Amino acid sequence: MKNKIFSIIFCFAFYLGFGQSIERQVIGSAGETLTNGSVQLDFTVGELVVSTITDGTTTLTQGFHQGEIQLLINLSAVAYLQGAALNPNSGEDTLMRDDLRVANYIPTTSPYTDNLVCNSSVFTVTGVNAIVDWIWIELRDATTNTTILYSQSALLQRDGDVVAIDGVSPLSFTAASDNYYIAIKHRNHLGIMSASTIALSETTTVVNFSDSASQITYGTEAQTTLGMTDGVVAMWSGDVNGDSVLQYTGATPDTPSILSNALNDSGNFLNLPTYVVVGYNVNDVDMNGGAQYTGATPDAPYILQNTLSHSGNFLNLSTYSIIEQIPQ
Ligand SMILES: [Ca+2]
Ligand SMILES: [Ca+2]
Ligand SMILES: [Ca+2]
Repeated sequence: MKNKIFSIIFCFAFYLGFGQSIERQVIGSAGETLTNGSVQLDFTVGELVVSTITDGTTTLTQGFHQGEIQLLINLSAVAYLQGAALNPNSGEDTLMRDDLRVANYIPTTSPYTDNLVCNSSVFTVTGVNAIVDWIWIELRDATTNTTILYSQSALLQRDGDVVAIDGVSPLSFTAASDNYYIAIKHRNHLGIMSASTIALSETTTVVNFSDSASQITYGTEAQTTLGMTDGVVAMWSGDVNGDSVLQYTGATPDTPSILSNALNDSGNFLNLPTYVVVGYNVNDVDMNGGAQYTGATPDAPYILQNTLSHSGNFLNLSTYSIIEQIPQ
């Protein structure tokens, strides 16, 4: 294609050369030939792109590139965190609580590895679209679902919408349209992944993980209805030590973290197990803004209730472990 176009321009310039003093020139910057299986494409840099072609795994823009081509795919996921959905506000059974936002505890910098920063004004929104917390989204390879291709921090609204750091928009990934497994993680909940791959493209795709009548998660009992309003299934709360397992007592329990957090707090002069550590804290299982081991509003019992509620715990063992249903 490049040679052909160069030939046309050359002929045109040759023709003009007889009657005009004006000359046309092509200033070539760079060009290349790309091959992927049966698809081959020649291109130069610096002029219009005329179309986009794909063989399913590789997308090439045909014609002349203008700098870097960005491919975007958009995702509108819906998920519930059990912790924030326990003991809902009166008259708001279908919404998660936003106690952390109300108390101004949610940091503007994401707690996850990309450390995305949002504007503090995002946390002034109230109502169904108020922000509950930061959350983490992964797009995984359709062939090897343990391979994380893309990931980013996002924000979770009270009605379950997972949105970008502006607090409103669907999530965008700089990635090609393709099929992906979608995984969602949270700092003190067990993560989840879609059971099948989902086609994502520039057109926003809605993926609802919270419909108990139409569960789409990978594995067995990946989420819970315990304490949830009718129709909602939510991510298990209580993995406060972040090992992808929920356990009350036993070999790798979560509850000692809640106790030691209280005992080691600089404000707990009397070393009381009932001391409440306020703020943004992984030991705050019910996300009410306080982490308490035992006392009036303790967090540890939620972990016991969860393990006792799991259908695999036939013997009602307090040592039962709920394992995160994301392939490792
Ligand atoms: Ca919403
Ligand atoms: Ca754990
Ligand atoms: Ca709490």
